[in-house]
Amino acid sequence: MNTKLKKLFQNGLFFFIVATILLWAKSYLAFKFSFSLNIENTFQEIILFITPLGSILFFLALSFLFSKKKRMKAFMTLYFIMSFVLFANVVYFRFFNDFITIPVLMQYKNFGQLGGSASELMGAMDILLWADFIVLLVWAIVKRTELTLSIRKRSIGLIFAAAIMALAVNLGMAESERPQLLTRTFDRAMFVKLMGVYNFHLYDTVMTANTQKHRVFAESSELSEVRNYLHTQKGDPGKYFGEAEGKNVVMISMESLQNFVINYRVNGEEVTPFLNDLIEDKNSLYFSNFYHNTGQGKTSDSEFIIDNSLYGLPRGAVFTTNSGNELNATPEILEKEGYSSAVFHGNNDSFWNRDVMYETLGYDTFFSKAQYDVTEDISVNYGLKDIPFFEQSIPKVKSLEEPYYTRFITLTHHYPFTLNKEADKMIEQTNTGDGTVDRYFQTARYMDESLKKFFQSMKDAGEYKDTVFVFYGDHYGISENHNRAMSEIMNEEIRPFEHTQLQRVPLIIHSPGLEGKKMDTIGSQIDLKPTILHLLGKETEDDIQFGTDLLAENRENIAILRDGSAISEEYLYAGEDDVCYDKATQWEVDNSKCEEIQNKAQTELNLSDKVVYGDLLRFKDEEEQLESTPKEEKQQKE
Ligand code: GP9
Ligand code: MN
Repeated sequence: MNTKLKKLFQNGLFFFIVATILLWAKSYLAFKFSFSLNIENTFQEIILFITPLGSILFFLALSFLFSKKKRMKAFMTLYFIMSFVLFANVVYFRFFNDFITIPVLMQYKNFGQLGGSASELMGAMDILLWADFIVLLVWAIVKRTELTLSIRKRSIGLIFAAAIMALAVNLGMAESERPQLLTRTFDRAMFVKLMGVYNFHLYDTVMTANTQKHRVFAESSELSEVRNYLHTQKGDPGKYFGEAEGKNVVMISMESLQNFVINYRVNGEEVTPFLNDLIEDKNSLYFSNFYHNTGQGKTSDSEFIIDNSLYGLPRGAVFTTNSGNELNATPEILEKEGYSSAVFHGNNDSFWNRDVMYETLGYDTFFSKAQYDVTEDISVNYGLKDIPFFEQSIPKVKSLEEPYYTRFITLTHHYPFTLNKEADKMIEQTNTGDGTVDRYFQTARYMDESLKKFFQSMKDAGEYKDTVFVFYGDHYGISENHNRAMSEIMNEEIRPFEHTQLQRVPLIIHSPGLEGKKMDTIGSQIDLKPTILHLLGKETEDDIQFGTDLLAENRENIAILRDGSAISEEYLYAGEDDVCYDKATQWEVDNSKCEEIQNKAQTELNLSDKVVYGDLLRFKDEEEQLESTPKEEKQQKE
C-alpha cells in the first residue's frame, strides 16, 4: 500500500466520514426498501434521503465527548446501537407493519406474538445490515495503534454544527410538508418518513418520559376529588332509558362535518340531502346544539371522548400519549353485556396509534386499510373513498356477532377536500375564491351520498331493524384561517361568537321505533357515552365520566370546549379570545356574566386532564376493593 493511502486509513477524520456515509447509505436504503412509507412526491423523496444525516452525525459525534483513549470504543458502540435500532425496526416492521415504540417494548406481549419465530423473520439479506459495521470493526482493529479519533477541536465543532444544520433543515422541510408534525404526533409512518427512524426514537423517548412523570406522581386520592366533583353533575336516565336495549350500535364518524352544512344549499342544491331527510324522519333524534370537544388529536380525540366521556388533552393526542392508560370505555362495558365490538376505517392502522389504542379501549376487531381492497382508483387523499369503504364494509358487518358496538370512520371529506373523479362531484363548488371552503361542500356532498348508500345497504342486509345509528361530526373542517370566506357563506361577520357556534357538529340518533324529535339541548361529544349507554338500558352512575345523558330531563344545558370555551342557554364564553356574549342579543357583555360557566369549564377540563395524565382510573380497582373489604370480612365471620 502506498504511504499516502496508508496515511489515509490512519486518519481519524477520514474514518469518521466513511462511517457516516456508510450508516447514512444503509439507513436510507432501509427506509426506502424495508419500510413501506408511501412516498408521495419528489420533495418527500429528498426529505427521506437527507433525513438520516443529521441524527447520524449528531449521535456519532457524541463519541468526541469521551477521552481520546476511550473514543474509538465509544464510537463503535454508538455505531452498533444505531445499527441495532435500524435492524430491530426492519425486523419488527416486517411483522407488524409499524415501528417500535417504548410503550410497545414495555407491553412485550406484542413480542409474544413473534414467538420463537423471530429468527424466521430475519432473512439472509439482513446480514447486509451488519456488513458496514463489520468492515469498520476490522478496520479499527487492524489499524488500532495508528488510528485514533483524536481530531482537531475545530473539526469536532464543525461536525456538530453540520449535524445541527442538517437536523434543522430536515425539521424545516418536514414541517412544511406536514405542519404540526411534532406537536400533533399523528402517525408513526409519517414521522419516520419525514424525520427518520432515529429521530423518531428520540421523540418517542421524550414523549414517554413526559407521560410517565405525571403518572408516577399521581395518587389515588385524586380520584376521590374527581368523584366529589362528578357528584354535583346531574343527568339521571330519562324516559329514553332502555329504549334500544339489546340493539346493535352503529356509530358513524362523519369527517370534518360541521352543522352549518345541514340544510345549506349551493346553487339551489342541498349539500346533505340524505342527512336532511334523516333528520325529518319520525325515528330520528336530531341535536342542533351539539358541539365537538376535540383538540389537536382531531378524529382520534373525538373517538376517545365518545368512548370514555373524558376530554382529550390540551396538547397532543391522547391516543398517542396515553395509550397505556387504564380506561373503562364503552366497548369494555358492553362486552360484559354480551356485545362484540369493531372499528372500520380505510386508513393505515397505525394512524393515530389506533392499532394500539383500540386494544386499550377494548375493541375486538379493527378493520383497517389492510383488510380492504384499496387501489389507486378508489382512493383519494388519506385512503379508501367513502363509497367503496362502506360497500366493502357490509360483509364485514355481517360477519360480526350480535349485538355489536361499532364505529365507522369516514375519510373522504377531509382537508384539503379534493375529489379525483368527475362522477364524485355531485354538486358545484361555492365561489368565495377560498379553495378550501369552496371544495368543502363538494366533498361533504360526496360523503352524504356514501351515507345514503350505506344506510340502504344495511337495510338490504337485514342489519337495520335491530340497530341504533349514531351519526356525528368528528370536528370542524374549516378553521378560523378561512373566516373571510366563511362570512360570505354565513352572510355574517365571523366574530369569536360565530366562530364558537361554528364548532357545532351534527348529531343524529336514529333507530326504527325510536320516538324522534328535534332537540335544542346544548351538549357535546363528551355526553355521548352516557346517552348511548342509557339508551341501551345500562346505568352509568358509578362511572367516572364528565358527560351527562343528552336525553335526561334534569341535565344542565352546557357544552365545554377544549380551548376553555363554554356555552350555556344564556351565555357563550369564547375561550381563546376571552370574551363573553349574551346569546339572546349576540352582543358582547361583561366577562363577569360568563364567570360561572368559564369556571366550570376550567374545573372540568383540569379534572379530566388529571385523570388522563395521572392514569387515575387504575386506582378504581383499589377503590372497589376498599368498598368490598367490609363485606368480605363480614362473610368470613359468618
Ligand atoms: C385519519 C383520519 C383523519 O385516519 O381519521 O384524521 P384527522 O386528521 O381528521 O384527525
Ligand atoms: Mn377527522
